[in-house]
Amino acid sequence: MGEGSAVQGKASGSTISTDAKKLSVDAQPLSAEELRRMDAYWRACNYCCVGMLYLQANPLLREPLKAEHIKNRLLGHWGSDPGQTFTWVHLNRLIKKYDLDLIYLSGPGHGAPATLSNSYLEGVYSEIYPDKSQDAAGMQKFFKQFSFPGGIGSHCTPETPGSIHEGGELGYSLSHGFGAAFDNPDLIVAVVVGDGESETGPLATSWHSNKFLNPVRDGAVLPILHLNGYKIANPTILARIPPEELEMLFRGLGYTPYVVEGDDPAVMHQKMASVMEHCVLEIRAIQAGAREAARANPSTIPARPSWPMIILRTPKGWTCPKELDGHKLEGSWRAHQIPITDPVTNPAHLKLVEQWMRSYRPEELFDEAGRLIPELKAMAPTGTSRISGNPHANGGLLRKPLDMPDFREYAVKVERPGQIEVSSTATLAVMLRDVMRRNITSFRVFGPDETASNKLDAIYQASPKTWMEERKPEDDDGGFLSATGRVMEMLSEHTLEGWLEGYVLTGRHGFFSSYEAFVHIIDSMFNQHAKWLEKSKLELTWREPISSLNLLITSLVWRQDHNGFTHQDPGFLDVVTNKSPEITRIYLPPDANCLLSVADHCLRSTEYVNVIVADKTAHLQYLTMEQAIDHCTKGIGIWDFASNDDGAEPDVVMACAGDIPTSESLAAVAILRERCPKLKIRFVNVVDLFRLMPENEHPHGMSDKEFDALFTVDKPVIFNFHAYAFLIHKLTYRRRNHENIHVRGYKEKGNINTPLELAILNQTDRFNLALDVIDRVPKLRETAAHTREWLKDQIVESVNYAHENGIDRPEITGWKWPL
Ligand SMILES: Cc1ncc(C[n+]2csc(CCOP(=O)(O)OP(=O)(O)O)c2C)c(N)n1
Ligand SMILES: [Mg+2]
Repeated sequence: MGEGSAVQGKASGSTISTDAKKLSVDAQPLSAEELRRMDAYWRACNYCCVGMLYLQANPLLREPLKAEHIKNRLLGHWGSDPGQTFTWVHLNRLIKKYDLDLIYLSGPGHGAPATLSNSYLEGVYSEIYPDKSQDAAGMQKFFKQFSFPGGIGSHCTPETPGSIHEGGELGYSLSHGFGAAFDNPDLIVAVVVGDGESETGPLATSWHSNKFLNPVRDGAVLPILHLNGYKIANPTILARIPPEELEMLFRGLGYTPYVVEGDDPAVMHQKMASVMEHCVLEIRAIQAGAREAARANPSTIPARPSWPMIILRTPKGWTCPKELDGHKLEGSWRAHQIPITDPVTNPAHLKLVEQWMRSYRPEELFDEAGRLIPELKAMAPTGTSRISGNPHANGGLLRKPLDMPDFREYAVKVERPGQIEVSSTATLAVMLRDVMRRNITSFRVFGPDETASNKLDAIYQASPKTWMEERKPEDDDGGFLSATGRVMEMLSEHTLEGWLEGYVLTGRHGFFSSYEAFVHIIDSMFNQHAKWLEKSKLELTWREPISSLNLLITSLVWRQDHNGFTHQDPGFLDVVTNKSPEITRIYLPPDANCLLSVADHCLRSTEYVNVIVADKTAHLQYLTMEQAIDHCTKGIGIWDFASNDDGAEPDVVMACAGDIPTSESLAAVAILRERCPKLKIRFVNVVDLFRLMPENEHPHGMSDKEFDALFTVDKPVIFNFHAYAFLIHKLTYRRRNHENIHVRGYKEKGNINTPLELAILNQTDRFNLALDVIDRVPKLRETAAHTREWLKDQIVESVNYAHENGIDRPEITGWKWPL
């Protein structure tokens, strides 16, 4: 690995005491004038937030507030906003002072008004959406469209400039942030983490991302825990545990926490300015120290620094009315959404909203035309230094296509179909190794402790696994751990998926592999990313295309016979087919050459989620590389070597999708062709699952003519499918021959079985498939009675053999395509 033993000491770079309270109370970094302006800018942000929540007219309160100025339906969230705007204003100061390259992720993305108001005030919003101009008319539109039919959503949706994190589904902010920071050495990613969000599983585990961030080659993440005390209707755990425990928690997680606590804006600005500046300087010192040491001695192993983080303890809904009808409002969960819900019907409450908005003194903040006054405008950074205009948050602007090797060079030599067994994923691994070598700073591979198990370990030849923690001597014996490694492995599918999304959203490329059963853990993250992609791709021309999210699903259900029932779940494909056809792709390559062709296509593509299903164990190989390319280009096709319908109409169509189902279907065909030689069989293999859909419902869909030509209009189709059978019905229900399509798939039958026994339990095995054909082809019903009996005997004998010997019969395990 070329790393020496020199270990750099814990980098700190801190010249100020790490006693957070002392730090924040004593230091007064802002002059009176700076403080005044920062507070004014913050008031402008907060004013815009409240305006977005309430107003459809009279945006600058140039006339007394009336009911008709208020939106008829009040939707959105206030509670999170003021703490987030406060954070942003302070980040702006440091971006300007230190020329930082910085993006901002809003964990509680329901606090979008904070992000939107800042984007509007720094001018980016109007540049992208010119009708939301920086004047009274534009402000009125900007306010009205928020969380309004025909307008924008109430979270940090793709429409939000500067956002790569929607934050609607809580839990992924920190992993997205770290993903953005990897291989971006000059970037600082400020991540506001909700204290409620912190209670989610994904967020809780993502704090460990710091163990994978190398200060020499990666950027920095500055987590800001937004301890506003409440969620929707409850206090948060972290706000109520003793402060010492809170501090110890974060120290235990490897951070240096700094507390900024209070509610008096004047005091809080000084505290935040002081703490945040200290954090930024500490980040820079850590980086400078680590980078200098690496330059002086490239074999230095950088120690994991104790990165700074901020605990921002402020009242939820800070600066809104203290009480409403005798109930505490500011500093309580009641401030979470719309603090005052009935100003249209309750004049006293209307007055209260007006007083609240006027408390920000808009007349001091905006000029006659409704523009932010120049002295405040000058507070924001300019150009691409503006957080909402930072190109990292529109990653397609920075994306460069991968430098790809020729995938044909990794081909398995196939002389005759179905004679040799090879692991498809191990074949792919060699290609991925070379993709990584050619793109070492812009391509990462992610896997939850399974890269080797999934037979992708050849990748370690290009780069070992990132590991910033202690290494023991035995780790160097096949452990492939290194602080300079770029293969990402942590046993958290959530964190990995978050990293990958963050990495890809900021313009880079990645590849995720997972055991099939456990990819369900990220169902919801897939859903959210798919929604993000759909909006970005179809509606937002200003968002440049980012690389596709590539998911390899392996360790498949049909080879989880040894792990048992819990490891058998091919249902992720069902989840994927719920999402937009414009951005979803599912591939089931039947052999290694097809997998290479599919993977090459996926790695080059943009704006999709590509799901590839391929088993890791050795399987028969069928197609030469040229045939594989042809087959994968078509996505579905007749395999002539297995068919004997000779261009005529077949008696039955044997269809299949998935590597293992393909083998069983072929074995069934071999049995039938030997025992029922007059039977005309057509063999159809599906690689690209969405080819089955109608052409008007999916861009890859087939026309009815094509479908009928392949599947006939009235002959039985015995479809052996990798996953749950119903999915094939869902995709084909409108086809003319649908009533004759009989699908076999996983039926939740499994335990510790042999592979054949598992297939038998689910009737996806060769014998049951052949039985299906006999039962459904009219002319076989009478003539194939002996074969029928033989098949049934085979099933009984196979199961008995498995139960006696613990393995399948040699004629099954050693089966080859015989014709
Ligand atoms: C995973 C998930 N579960 C539940 C919700 C519903 N929800 C929206 S906001 C919220 C409370 C969030 O509290 P916190 O993170 O503290 O944010 P803030 O106080 O800044 O509003 C909840 C539970 C969600 N958005 N995501
Ligand atoms: Mg909260």
